[in-house]
Amino acid sequence: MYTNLKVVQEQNPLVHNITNQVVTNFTANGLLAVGASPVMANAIEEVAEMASIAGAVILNIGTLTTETVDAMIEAGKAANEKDHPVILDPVGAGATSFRTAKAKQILDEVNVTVLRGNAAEIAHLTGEQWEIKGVDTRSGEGDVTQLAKKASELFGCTVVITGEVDVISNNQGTNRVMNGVPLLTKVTGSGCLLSSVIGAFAAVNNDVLETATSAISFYGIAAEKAAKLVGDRGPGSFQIEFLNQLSKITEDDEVLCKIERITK
Ligand code: ATP
Ligand code: TZP
Ligand code: MG
Ligand code: MG
Repeated sequence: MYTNLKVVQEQNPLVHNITNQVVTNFTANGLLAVGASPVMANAIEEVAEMASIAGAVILNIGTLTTETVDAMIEAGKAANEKDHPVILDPVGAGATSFRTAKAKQILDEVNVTVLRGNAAEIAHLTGEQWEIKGVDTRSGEGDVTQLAKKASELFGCTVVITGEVDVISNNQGTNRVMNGVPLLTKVTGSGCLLSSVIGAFAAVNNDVLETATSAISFYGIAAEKAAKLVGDRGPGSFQIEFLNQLSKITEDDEVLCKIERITK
């Protein structure tokens, strides 16, 4: 588990993000904290060039426009040509038909390595109707593990569904991660940053099931440590302490990983 994080810190992969206006700064700081090297580049004129030198490309439709989605597709195709991992965060898919259509277009035209979203977003992309409000999901709608397996088969990629329990599924198997704290839901961009962190891990390790599981578990552990340190001071203090703790994970934290491996 920790070895995967160590390799990120040693190799300092360049992670190219085409992301939303809400989370850009938090994402860059979070990637720096885990030991990756972030770059945000959106212009259609440069995205292919940037994607071809980056270790991973993150496509996040949080504040999408037709133009940014065109740039995402261009970047995704350039990454595919170099066999670099592409992570898609379909923020708000299902909330509007535009978002759903654009997320599906990206899945059709780009060979996506990891699709990471909340349960409602992933459900809507598979044609199921789970309740969604803006970019937030409601919990307790159905069997998330089955949904992750189904989506992985449908889209032919690794699917990560996050929430109280995170599920990672691909044709190699399915893992569940029980780390994390509810305070994460009070920090906007905690899902978006996780998608980018998964990209950083995938940039340096081809075993996507294993490395995404490590990324998600350590992310949750950093949140648990931060929540303990800030006590009842609230989400502002938590957000800052979470960035601190993301940069302080060591080998000793491996015992805190709560991972369940489900045989297929
Ligand atoms: P949403 O918009 O539904 O909040 P999101 O894209 O922000 O979705 P989350 O599902 O909130 O993504 O996941 C972000 C991080 O928060 C993950 O590490 C996840 O494990 C953690 N998380 C979310 N909900 C909980 C919870 N109730 N308890 C513990 N950790 C949680
Ligand atoms: N609106 C558009 S994108 C965005 C909001 C609030 C950020 C969503 O971030 P996350 O990681 O899904 O909480
Ligand atoms: Mg959240
Ligand atoms: Mg999200």
